[in-house]
Amino acid sequence: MKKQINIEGMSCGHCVKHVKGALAELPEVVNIEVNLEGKYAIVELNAQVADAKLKEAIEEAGYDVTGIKEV
Ligand SMILES: [Cu+2]
Repeated sequence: MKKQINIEGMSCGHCVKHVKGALAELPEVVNIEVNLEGKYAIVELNAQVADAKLKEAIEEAGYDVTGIKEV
């Protein structure tokens, strides 16, 4: 399953790495693609993860989540 996470606050490649690192800490996340210009991340999951958990990981890294949907 894949989810798209819309993220506000990323401005450069460093931010992209920071977001990827935060998401990679979740064991259910097996792949992460971040689109800086599109302001979103696509995460591939091998098990169900609550949207709140994904949101929390990104917010702890210092970015805002404006929406999460399955894709
Ligand atoms: Cu940055």
